[in-house]
Amino acid sequence: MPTIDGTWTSSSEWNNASETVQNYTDSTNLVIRAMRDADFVYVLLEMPEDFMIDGHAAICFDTLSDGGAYMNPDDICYILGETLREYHGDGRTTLMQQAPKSPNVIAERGLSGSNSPYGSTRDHVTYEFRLSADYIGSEQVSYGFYVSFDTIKEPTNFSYFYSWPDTGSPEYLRVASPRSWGILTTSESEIPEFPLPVIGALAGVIGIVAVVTRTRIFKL
Ligand SMILES: [Ca+2]
Ligand SMILES: [Ca+2]
Repeated sequence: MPTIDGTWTSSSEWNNASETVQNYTDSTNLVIRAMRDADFVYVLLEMPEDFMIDGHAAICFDTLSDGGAYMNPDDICYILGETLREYHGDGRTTLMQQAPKSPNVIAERGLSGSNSPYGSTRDHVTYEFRLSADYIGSEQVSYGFYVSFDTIKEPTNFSYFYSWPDTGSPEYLRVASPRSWGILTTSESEIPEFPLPVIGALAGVIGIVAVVTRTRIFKL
């Protein structure tokens, strides 16, 4: 399972994760990878065109998967900037409200190099998160899921904001309505003791699922 140190620790670290790629109209890209085991959900955010650690990244879970216009108390966001912070909804706005940080989450950010499949030319920004499955609903196999991040761009030094799903004009601390979040589908990555040929067939099936669900839904 991944080591939460903010970078691709090895070239195989996130090989078993799902992958979702979002291309923005200004040529910025976001790569989301996710996987889980019995205890934890792991998320990697990767910005192949961002070479400076100067912004924030947020991941949000609709832990009841009940959507809605506003962000509710079961909708939990984590923002990693210089520190890691936790936010819940207030039920009447789409603004994140800061909450005490649960010990159930850890996150780090850094620059990833050639261990990343996107890192062959230049080290770029990556964020890694690990959350206790119990805390975000271990009985769930899928969640409403939302990502936003910002970065400062030359030559203006303005902050630019992006989100997944790409719903328009994201703002810091404001989410899209949970009804328009994407879906994160989870399944156990632990493979029981199948004979080797079965594992090969299983890997083929997982590969097909990943391609089919590439834009909106990703399998863990
Ligand atoms: Ca790592
Ligand atoms: Ca909710």
